Amino acid sequence: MSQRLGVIDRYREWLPVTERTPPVSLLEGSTPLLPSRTIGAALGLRRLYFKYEGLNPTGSFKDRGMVVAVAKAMEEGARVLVCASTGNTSASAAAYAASQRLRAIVVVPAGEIAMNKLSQALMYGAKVVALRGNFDGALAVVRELAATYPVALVNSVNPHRLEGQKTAAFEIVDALGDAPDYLVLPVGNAGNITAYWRGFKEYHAAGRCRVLPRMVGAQAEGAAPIVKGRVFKRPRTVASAIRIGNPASWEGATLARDESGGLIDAVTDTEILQAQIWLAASEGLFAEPASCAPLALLARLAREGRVEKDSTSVVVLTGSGLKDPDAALNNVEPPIELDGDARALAKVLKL
Ligand code: AN7
Repeated sequence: MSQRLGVIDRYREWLPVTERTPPVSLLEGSTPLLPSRTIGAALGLRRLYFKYEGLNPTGSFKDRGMVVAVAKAMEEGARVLVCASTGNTSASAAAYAASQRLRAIVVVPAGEIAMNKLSQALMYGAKVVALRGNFDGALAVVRELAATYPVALVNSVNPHRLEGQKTAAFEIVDALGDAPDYLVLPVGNAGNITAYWRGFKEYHAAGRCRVLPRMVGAQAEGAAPIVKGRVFKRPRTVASAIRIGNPASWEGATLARDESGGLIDAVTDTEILQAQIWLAASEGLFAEPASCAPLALLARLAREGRVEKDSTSVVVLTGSGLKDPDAALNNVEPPIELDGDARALAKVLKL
């Protein structure tokens, strides 16, 4: 059996690491690329894959960038990490800090993040500050903090984060033998779409793939700054991970969209939740609401005949459904409560 590697060891020559970079790893990355069994056929798409990033160590794609950011921060002598987060970045920062015995300070918008993400940050031992206001305000505060005090900022404005995250594009090419025609993913702070595009371009320049994918980004209608071309002062959506009104990597996202001939569009919360339950119940893949925005968008594009039948599409499922079960549970039947024996059970089940 081949040895499992973390992101830094697997893609060392593509990353800004040296002999002095500490060997940080929670064995992140190397996530499954699953062929669709149902949804692709229903949409008339011959080749649809899901990149299931929920299987990273803390349950989201953030671990890919965090491992590099933490290793580089340590190399530079940092002992304290800080980030603002809609939840997943804070879970990831807290976990890597714990694994390296660093301090982590995470600033989250009060009352706006999913409970399970908060529980991760707390369990991993981070100092958690719930700041009144939204994510954009929290990010502004930690940027200012890091400019003045000796703390390493590990949000995606830290370039090492995007370096680590681009490895997901490498994995997709390594698995498929080429890049897909469409790479579909959620857009919040817009670091990930920027990182994927960089990864595909680097592999392309090195002759590792012939195709360069069209980058298709999904925002939520109530938090769609890039789609509408304006800051959203009060971003609103059920998908709390992408409840962001002023993305830090705005330009990276529009560049990825325009250079690749792709698009960034918005989907409604209803479309997101429908896509979430469709994905879970028909493919066996439970992804958090933000991760289902791209599936909702792809479904719409396919129904409008805007995706060629014979093309290859990859939908990135950025975070596990276990991160935010509350958002999903309104859309399924509650369990049947029963007092009784096998006969009573058979009766309610109409067996
Ligand atoms: C599951 O954790 O911004 O466009 O602070 O958690 O790179 O921001 C999370 C973002 C998509 C959007 N899917 O990615 C944070 C945070 C999930 C996410 C995104 C996030 P970017």
